[in-house]
Amino acid sequence: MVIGLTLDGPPCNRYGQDSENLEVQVTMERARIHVKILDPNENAFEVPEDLLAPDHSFNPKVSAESLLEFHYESEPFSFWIRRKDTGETIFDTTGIPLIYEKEYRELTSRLPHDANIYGIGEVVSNFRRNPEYTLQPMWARDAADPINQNIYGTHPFYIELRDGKAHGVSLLNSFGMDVLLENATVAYKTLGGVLDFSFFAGPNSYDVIDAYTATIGRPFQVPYWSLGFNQCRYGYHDIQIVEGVVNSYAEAKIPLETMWTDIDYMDQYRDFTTDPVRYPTDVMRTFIDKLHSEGKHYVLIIDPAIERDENYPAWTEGVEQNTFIKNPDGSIYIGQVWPGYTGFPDWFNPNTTKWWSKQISTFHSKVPVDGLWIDMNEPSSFCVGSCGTNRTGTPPYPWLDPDYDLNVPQTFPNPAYNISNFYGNLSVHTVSTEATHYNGLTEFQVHNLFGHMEAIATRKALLDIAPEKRTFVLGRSTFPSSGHHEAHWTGDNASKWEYLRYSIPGILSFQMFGVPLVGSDICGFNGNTTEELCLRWMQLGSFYPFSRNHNVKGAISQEAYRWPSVAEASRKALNTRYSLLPYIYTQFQYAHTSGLPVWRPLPFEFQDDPSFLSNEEEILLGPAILVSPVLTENADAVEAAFPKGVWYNFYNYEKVEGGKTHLLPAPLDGDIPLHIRGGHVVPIQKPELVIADMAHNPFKLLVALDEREEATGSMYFDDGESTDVRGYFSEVRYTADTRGIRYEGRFNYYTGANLESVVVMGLKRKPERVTIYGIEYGSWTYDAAKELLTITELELSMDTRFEIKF
Ligand SMILES: *[C@@H]1O[C@H](CO)[C@@H](O)[C@H](O)[C@H]1NC(C)=O
Ligand SMILES: *[C@@H]1O[C@H](CO)[C@@H](O)[C@H](O)[C@H]1NC(C)=O
Ligand SMILES: *[C@@H]1O[C@H](CO)[C@@H](O)[C@H](O)[C@H]1NC(C)=O
Ligand SMILES: *[C@@H]1O[C@H](CO)[C@@H](O)[C@H](O)[C@H]1NC(C)=O
Ligand SMILES: *[C@@H]1O[C@H](CO)[C@@H](O)[C@H](O)[C@H]1NC(C)=O
Ligand SMILES: *[C@@H]1O[C@H](CO)[C@@H](O)[C@H](O)[C@H]1NC(C)=O
Ligand SMILES: CC(=O)N[C@H]1CO[C@H](CO)[C@@H](O)[C@@H]1O
Repeated sequence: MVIGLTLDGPPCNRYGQDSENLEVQVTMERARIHVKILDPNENAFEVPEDLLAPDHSFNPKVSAESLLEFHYESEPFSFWIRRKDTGETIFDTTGIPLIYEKEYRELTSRLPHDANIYGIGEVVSNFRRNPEYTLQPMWARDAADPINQNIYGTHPFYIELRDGKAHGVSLLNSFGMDVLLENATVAYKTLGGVLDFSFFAGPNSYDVIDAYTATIGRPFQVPYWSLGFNQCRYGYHDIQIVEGVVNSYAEAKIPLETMWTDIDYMDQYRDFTTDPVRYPTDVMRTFIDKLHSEGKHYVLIIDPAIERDENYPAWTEGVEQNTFIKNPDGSIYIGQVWPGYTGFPDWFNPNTTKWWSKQISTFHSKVPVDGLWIDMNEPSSFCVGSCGTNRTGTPPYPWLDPDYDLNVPQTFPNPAYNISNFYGNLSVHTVSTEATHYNGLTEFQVHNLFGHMEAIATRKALLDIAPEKRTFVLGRSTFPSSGHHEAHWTGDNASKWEYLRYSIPGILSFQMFGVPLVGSDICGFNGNTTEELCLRWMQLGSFYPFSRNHNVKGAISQEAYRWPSVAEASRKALNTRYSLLPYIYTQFQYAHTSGLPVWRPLPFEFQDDPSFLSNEEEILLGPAILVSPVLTENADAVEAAFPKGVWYNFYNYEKVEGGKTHLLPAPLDGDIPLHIRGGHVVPIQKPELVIADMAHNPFKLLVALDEREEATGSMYFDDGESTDVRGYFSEVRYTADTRGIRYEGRFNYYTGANLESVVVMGLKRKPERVTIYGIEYGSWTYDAAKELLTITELELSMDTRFEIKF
């Protein structure tokens, strides 16, 4: 349906010339209503289709058309979206004027009072956004995790829960914008582009995320090794120190899968180089070979900015191939990042991806890293706009030299409406809005796409090197669809208790944005951590989807082995994580195929229960493991709300009644409280210090029966690294009840692992006998007080179906 609109009355020209005519295009597409409002006489920049990766095979259980209705009124224009089943209006612009001007577009919908809105990021804030007042600017910004401001990424997407039903609203638009929740409305104010809205019906939160990620792109399929523990820091002076850290982890018997190095390794902070003295290439190569021989991995940082230097191939080849962002006069735009004066890749030029790929593959042939970490890609630059095209020499860092003049006289064509970018001027600490890209695009239009486009190019470069291998890219500035290419961390947080708490909403919101492999810097990035904070952070961080300890140069060391208490807590928590890896990997597979979150927000998982609408102190890891971390200092217990149903202590299998709050002991030398949800079967595997050593290790099944004495579970496995597993994968299902356990499904990947034991929790009567393949089996015990059946000394292959009866 196309609705033609003409300007209602005389123009108000609030922030520029009003459009005379608009077109509203409404389409029903599988699981969304797609509403695009545009000026047909204007050639507004739209997010190019090839920056998204829609899942064309997506076939929703229920189409949007059968759940939602689009209604409108033409004079004055307004539209509203209704749920067919309940008649509830979920989006409603009636009575609030639509404004469409040259550099300003505003659309507002009514919301219920005290609406339950989640998302709209990237931000450090609560998971449930404050409906009284939330002002969220979208302008990619390098800022060290200030609270309730705009930071690195752009995600104008929210899920609303209303009377137990979820729906989602996304705006696809790369321009700077403000999203404002106030007085029972949500307002979008953008500096241009097209008002490209999608409405997702739910009514289950995960159906919303499924449909949203089908539209923007599914999360990439993770390499199994990326689920291990990661150690990094800024300030590892030389490769010997890095080796020392790896050795210390091994001596402390704390799992370490992947070692990282920050910009310290570079020669004068230049990408694709290594410092000849502190990080000589041949020594690095030997180090990496050794890591690989031990089943470990290595990841290095790169930044997008390339130093302007006639003797630096990344620069000279980029100049030759025209790969840098320009000034309006056609000269190369110059900013400042770690190496000094730099150019910035123009990802819109078709030459740039090839040039980037070549730099990476040349470097990789000398330093064969397993993945790349792309930082500073808002893009960050230390001047206000251009540093001056012809400025020479090596500039100081502005914060070290108060006399250094950041401001070079230049014009900034500022829009009449100021979005609430917390740096004020849009060109502060980034590339000037008037810098130009290929095809005459300006930074003003495409600023928010820079990090996303770097992720696409970087992943492609890794695939050019090894097309058969899954890639690992960790990125800072993201946009809708970034999760198709990369993982994310929540940036430069501080070593403070409040940031331990904020890590949870940060990670939960990225589950909604289709970036499930996400974590926060464990023990905190900026400032000095403390023993107790680091211990609690290692306990929770061991269950982050992406688990990495990282901190800043100059702060005290905070590797997990630095304090005996933290080392012990880390061993316990990481061993538990590793034992759960087959289960966690399965959750990542579901995320890849249907967007299903790996960390499940309690407000979403229990969306019928209003008491969980604001719970962001606990998380469900997958469907079955409730994590209840300590988030405060000097605590030795956690008050944890349990959703309805039966729950069991993960460590001693004791039953915990759901639907109430329990005070759980959590001494510093104990385990982080974890509970298994009744109704679920969780496979665990004997852990090791590196994942590769676990491959054939025995499994144990934790069978947690619900009130009806039933439980189910599933597991996916494959080789964990191939881009195309060619059908060599297994997908199996567990079903358990009072009569036994069945394990069946598709077996097409050989693990060589056995099932060794089974624990059935909540079995109310003692079995008369246990049989396997009809033969009576003797190694079992039953504890009537704990309602626990334990079967041991099994040797059942995990690579074929089996049935245990009792
Ligand atoms: C919200 O209400 C307050 C108080 O009535 C008013 O000052 C403010 O302008 C309103 N904001 C919006 C966006 O309408
Ligand atoms: C790509 O690079 C070549 C030189 O290698 C240059 O001739 C050509 O103009 C560049 N293309 C674009 C689109 O900038
Ligand atoms: C930079 O130097 C070149 C060559 O001297 C000159 O043509 C150009 O105008 C200068 N650009 C600026 C912005 O000063
Ligand atoms: C935008 O910000 C600039 C500089 O801070 C200021 O001069 C201008 O008045 C602001 N415009 C509006 C509409 O608030
Ligand atoms: C932005 O910064 C530039 C350079 O400092 C200055 O000339 C300009 O007035 C600023 N614009 C606004 C709107 O603050
Ligand atoms: C961190 O601790 C070190 C060593 O005690 C000290 O030199 C440094 O100033 C501290 N940093 C902060 C931000 O407190
Ligand atoms: C709220 C808060 O403490 N934010 C801090 C995050 O870390 C940066 C860098 O240390 C600080 O500048 C912020 O104040």
